[in-house]
Amino acid sequence: MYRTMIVALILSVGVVPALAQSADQIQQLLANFSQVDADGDGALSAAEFRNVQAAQWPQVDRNGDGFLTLDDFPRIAAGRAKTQLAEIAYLDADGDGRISQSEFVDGEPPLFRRADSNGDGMLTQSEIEAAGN
Ligand SMILES: [Ca+2]
Ligand SMILES: [Ca+2]
Ligand SMILES: [Ca+2]
Repeated sequence: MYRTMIVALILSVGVVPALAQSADQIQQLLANFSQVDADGDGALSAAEFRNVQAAQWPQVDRNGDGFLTLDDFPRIAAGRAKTQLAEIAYLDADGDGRISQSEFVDGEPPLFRRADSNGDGMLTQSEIEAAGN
């Protein structure tokens, strides 16, 4: 059931769900915080967030070729897509210029880079809220 709720969360996000950075996406993550926080300790670990990343993948890899590249963004959003891809270029672990499913799911979630303000590898609700402001 948790997975269904997470998928519902993901399906309702916008053009570039990979980054979960827009205010709307952060609000939705907060609304589903208790589902994502599988062990109930009040903070999201990268491992807990991996389920979100995995659930997002089919939406991220829009053309279904197994890689996240510029081709997965609507042409009209190419400018914004380039900026966002540059922000997550660190996920390209093998340096082939594209982000594979495993690179996306196993890499450091982009939201952690942005929101983990004390750098402990866990996201609290307040850190996520701060990232949405
Ligand atoms: Ca947790
Ligand atoms: Ca693709
Ligand atoms: Ca790669």
